[in-house]
Formats: sequence, C-alpha cells, structure tokens
Amino acid sequence: VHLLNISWYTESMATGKPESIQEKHKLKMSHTPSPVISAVSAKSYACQRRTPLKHHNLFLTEPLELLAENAELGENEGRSVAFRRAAAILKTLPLAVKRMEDLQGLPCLGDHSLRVVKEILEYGSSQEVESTRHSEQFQAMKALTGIFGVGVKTADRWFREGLRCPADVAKSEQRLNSSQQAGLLHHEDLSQHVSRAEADAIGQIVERAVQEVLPGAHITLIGGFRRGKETGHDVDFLITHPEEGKEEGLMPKVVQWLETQDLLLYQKTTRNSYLESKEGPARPPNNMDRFERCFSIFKLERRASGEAHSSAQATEGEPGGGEGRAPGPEPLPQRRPAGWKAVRVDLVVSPFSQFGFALLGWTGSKLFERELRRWAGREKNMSLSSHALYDNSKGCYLRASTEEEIFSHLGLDYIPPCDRNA
Ligand code: DCT
Ligand code: MG
Repeated sequence: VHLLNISWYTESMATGKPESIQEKHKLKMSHTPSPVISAVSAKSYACQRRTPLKHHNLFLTEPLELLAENAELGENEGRSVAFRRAAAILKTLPLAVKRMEDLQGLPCLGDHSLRVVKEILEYGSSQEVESTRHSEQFQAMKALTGIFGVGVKTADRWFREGLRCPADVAKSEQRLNSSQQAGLLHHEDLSQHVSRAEADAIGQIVERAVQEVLPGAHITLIGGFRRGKETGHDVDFLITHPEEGKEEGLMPKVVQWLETQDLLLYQKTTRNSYLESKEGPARPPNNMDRFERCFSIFKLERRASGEAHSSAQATEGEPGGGEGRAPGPEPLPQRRPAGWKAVRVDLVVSPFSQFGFALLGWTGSKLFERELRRWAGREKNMSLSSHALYDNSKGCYLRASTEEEIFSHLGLDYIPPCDRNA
C-alpha cells in the first residue's frame, strides 16, 4: 500500500501541476492504468472477493449505502441492490479512490453510482445524497422502521397519516400488534447499538439455557458479530445438536427456561417449516425463516455485560456501527429501570445435517448471502439456501457439513467470515 501511494504521488508530481477539476473532466475514465485497480483482481460477485470490515473508502460507501437504504424504504429493491453492489466493490479496494480513473475496469459501478462518486470526488459531497439525508420522508421512514416490528408498508402508511417518529406513534391511536407494542415500549434501548461485550454476556445466558434443557447442544454466535463487527443492532445465535433429531422441539423449552428466569421481555417463536422431501429445490431465494426461530427481546442485566454506563451516555459519541442501524432521532420519553437494557436477540435452531448451510446463510452480510445465491443460480445452475444446496443439472442435493465444503461445491475460494462484510 505504501509503495502504491508513492507511485501515485510521483505520477501527479511528474505532470508538474495538480489536476484541475476541468482536466479531470477531460480525462474521464481513460489513460493511465489505475494504481487502485492494478492492485486488485476485481471479480464481479461479492462472494468471489474478500471484503474486510475496515476499508479505505467509507467517504464513498456511506453515501452510496444511504441511497441504497432510501431505495429500500421506497421498496425499490433493484435500485437498492445496485447501490449496495457499488458500495461493496469500493470496500475491497486497497486504497482510497482519488479520481475517476482509479475506477477504470471495475465491475458493479452503474451510471448512477458513478455520478454520485464523481460528485463526491470533485465537490466533497453529492447533492442527491445530502438532500435525501435531510429529507423529511427519509428521516421519518428510517425512524418509523427503526421500531421493532414495523416494516416499510406500515411505516409508509403512518407517514401518509402524518406520523414522523416513535413518539408520534405512541401518542396516536394506532392499533399495534404485540411486537410493535414491545418495540415501542423498549425503543430507546433497542435503538442503541449492542456491544460485543453485551453479545458475549447474552451468549453465556443462552448457553446456560440450552445446556439446561438439552445437554450437548452447540451454540454459535452468527450475524455481524461473527464477521468481526464491534457493534450490531441485535445478537444472532445458531443452535444445533450433534445427534440429528435431538434439536426438535428445543426452542419452546429454551424460551420457557428463559421466561422462568425473567430474562425475556418479548418473544415470538416460529416453527421449522422446512421439509426437504416436500419442498424440492424450487424454493424462493430468500427462505431465512423456515428454521425454528425465535425473535426476542432480552432483559440484559447491565452488570452481566460489564456495562457501567447508562445507555444515554453510550449514545453520545458512539460511532455508527458499519451497516448497523443508526439510533433513531427522537428517543421516546419513558421511565426506565437503570438495572437492565432491552436487547434484540434472534435464536435459530438447525438440524445437524443442515448446520453448515445454516451457518453460512446466517453469517451474512445480507449482500454477501445474496451474491452467493446469485452465483449459485447463474454460474453453477444450483439452488443455495440456508438449508441445502441443490445441483439442478445433476438433479441432486450436494451434502456438506462445513462452510469450506459449500464454497468448494460452488467452485469458490473459501472466504472467512471476517472478509464477508460486503
Ligand atoms: N440475512 C440474510 N438476508 C436477510 C436477513 C438476514 O441473508 N434478509 C442473514 C445475514 C445476516 C444474518 O442473517 C443476520 O441478520 P441481521 O442481524 O439483520 O444482520 P447482521 O449482519 O447481523 O447485522 P447487525 O449487526 O446490524 O445485526
Ligand atoms: Mg445481527
């Protein structure tokens, strides 16, 4: 990286003068091979590339991901994925992008993303991004969907009825389902990032609960924390047992144990609805929800996570946690017991034979998962889910017990979790 920096520097020195904006315009995307690109083999699927958590182009990826989020809130999936793919390729570059020429030959950068990047390189910010960031609709939709249990459709309806933030919802006469009620009640805590220490403390509780009801079961921390994130919007765990079948009916028992210990503020359990023999390979691409799964809100003793400070203090100056959800703009006024913090926890139970697929499917990032499935379908004529891999050409399932084997079936180099932060 150091050498590349030097060659870059000397190149502009050789021309005798710094490039003006007009000259940059003239150069467009031609001429000298870019130092950024020559240092990276730019593959077009995110699952072919290593994407670390920390990278050199946050000044470009944050604006692009804001546009992606805005597209998601407007239910424009195609547009959202295009911005996310553009951001993801920039995360893999070994240097900060300085000029448009640096992007020459890179895949995944559509016209719209390139326009945004160009504007940021030239003027330091993009008008479209900044007007979106400050728009009432974007801010309100972000705040409303930031309530646990509230999706885009509900948020949009509330927005059209004049609601802008959780406090507006609390004051209104809206009928709320049980998850939304819990979401609103614990909104202040749930809008704080969850720290790694808190995730580990919850891991110990879940471990204890699971060992109580099914000794020998295995628990794995999945989601963003497995990819090395320091903070997350929730904590995700995958539970399995080496003896196939032992895991059946495990979730209600775990939930019951947690409830008798007064550790749950809310829970909703869905049953395992996946049956290979019935399903066949023709499943929808995103079937994350077919395992026995529990969406919950834990009551985490502050002592348990070693957190001495209150969550109000924790908000101040806490950096945005990568792709984690940002705290909502207006915390609800509520009386809050100082001794505990509400934390979103997802528990997933997988049969041992599906564990490798579940682990791969639940580690993320969301874009990485999407790209894996796209690669499987388009390049290999295979269907990948969090349960199985089916080879459509051969007409058979490809078994695997580890992530490494699944990458190998897919003809991909293994990418460790810390490099799946696309
Ligand atoms: N997942 C996915 N597609 C979805 C939802 C989830 O592939 N539509 C997978 C990838 C990540 C994992 O499930 C857990 O989901 P989240 O907790 O939402 O993501 P995360 O990466 O853990 O992010 P955060 O750190 O904010 O919790
Ligand atoms: Mg998570």
